[in-house]
Amino acid sequence: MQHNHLKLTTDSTSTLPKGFLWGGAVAAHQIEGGWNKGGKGMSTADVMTAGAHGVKRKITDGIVEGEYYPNHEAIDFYSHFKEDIKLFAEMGFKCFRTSIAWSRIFPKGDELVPNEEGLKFYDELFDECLRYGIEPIVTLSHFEMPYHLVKTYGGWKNRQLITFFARFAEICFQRYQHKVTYWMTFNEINNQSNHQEDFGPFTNSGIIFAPNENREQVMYQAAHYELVASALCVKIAREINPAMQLGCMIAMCPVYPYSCKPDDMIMALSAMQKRYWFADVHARGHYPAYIERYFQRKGFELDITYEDLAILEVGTVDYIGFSYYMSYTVAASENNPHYDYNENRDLVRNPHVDASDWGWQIDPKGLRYALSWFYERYELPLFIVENGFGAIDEKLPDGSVDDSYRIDYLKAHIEQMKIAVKEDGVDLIGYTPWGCIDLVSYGTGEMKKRYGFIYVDKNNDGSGTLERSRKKSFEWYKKVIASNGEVL
Ligand code: BGP
Repeated sequence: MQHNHLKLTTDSTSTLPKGFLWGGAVAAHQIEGGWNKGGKGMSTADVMTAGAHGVKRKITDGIVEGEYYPNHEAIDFYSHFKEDIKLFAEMGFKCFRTSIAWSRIFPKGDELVPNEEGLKFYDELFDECLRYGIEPIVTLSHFEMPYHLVKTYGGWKNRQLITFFARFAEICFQRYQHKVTYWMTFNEINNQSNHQEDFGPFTNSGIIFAPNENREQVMYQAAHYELVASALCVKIAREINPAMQLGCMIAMCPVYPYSCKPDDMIMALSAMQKRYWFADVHARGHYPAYIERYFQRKGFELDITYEDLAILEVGTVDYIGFSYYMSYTVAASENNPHYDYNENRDLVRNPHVDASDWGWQIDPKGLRYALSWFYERYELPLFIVENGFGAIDEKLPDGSVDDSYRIDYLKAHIEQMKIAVKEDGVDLIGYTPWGCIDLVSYGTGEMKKRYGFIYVDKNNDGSGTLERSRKKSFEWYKKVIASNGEVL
């Protein structure tokens, strides 16, 4: 199952290259369930309650009686994966992106010996994919880690996490090197840049802020350790098997200036820097000057050693994986001489685009912009590993779901993706829409924010039969894949 992206050629009958990786994406904790099965330890995702529309999820100290934890069962992919992969195969998937739950492999995170039952689960899962010619695409850290690492070490605040994570990654590379070619280290690593919130830093880095802590400094420190760990993973993977391709995973929301006022333009530039310096380090192997100057100006004291810098230099990624859901717009704030971007303060509504029920701005052209921006900047292959439309789907009495709005959303984005390939010459290796099967929403913990081509009978309160059924988008996506994106 080797896939050499550098040799992809354009098929004269389609805009997208032959061998283009069509598929779907999920994350372990949002689908698997089986939270305490097969020797799995407690993960940070297991201590997150459900929120609701506009209500944030809560992080509890361990499992608290009387609270509902939607990730404990999720959609029970742990027991249903054969049935689900069969449905993916029916749609013609060429690949399937999921993550490995760290706490299945190392239940506490700091052990020396991995949990064989956990390793076997992913062996079976990947083998099942490969039986249908579906290539597994794996994220090592997708918004969860063993909870023990948070309680005992403070999560990624602690340098020791680099050693634990590298051990986990090495075991995975050794074990699955012949089954998995494309890997990603940290899902949406830049999502934690919004340090004013508790949720992003907790899910990305296992950080619980202490009172009066300099949150921003703590976030940058954790991000640094993660970037070093990521670069170390690249190095380790290359030593084990150079055929493996290691990518980063960036949450891409291109930031537009609200107006052509120069101050708005500079604010948009500042926002792009604060959100995407992570990608610069991953792809170029060093900190960009603008972020070094920012650290100095803020007086941050960060633990960054010469050894770290040397690892960053050698561990640059092979490709850029990114999610794209929406674009952002910023307006310059008054009394902000440095145009320091603050997500809670400076984002404004773009009057030229619509938004989903959750306020996510729908902007297909922003995807073309994102693709071009990344490609010009890094000249690396790109992989759209998340894109999709979260909506409340209605199941009709005959069992069908007419999710034409989802088809419209995806269609418009695929059109722009094709323009980016055809007219801007970007090297794009694949497209995996998010939540190809309904799953637990990361942001709200709800089931009713659905993304799937496959409907799962499960409700916000945990009730439901878990039965799977095909939505209208299922048949549509099947045709898209069969025509390599020509029939939309
Ligand atoms: C991304 C995450 C996913 C995911 C998706 C949709 O940020 O990588 O894990 O869930 O967004 O977000 P939500 O579930 O909040 O709609």
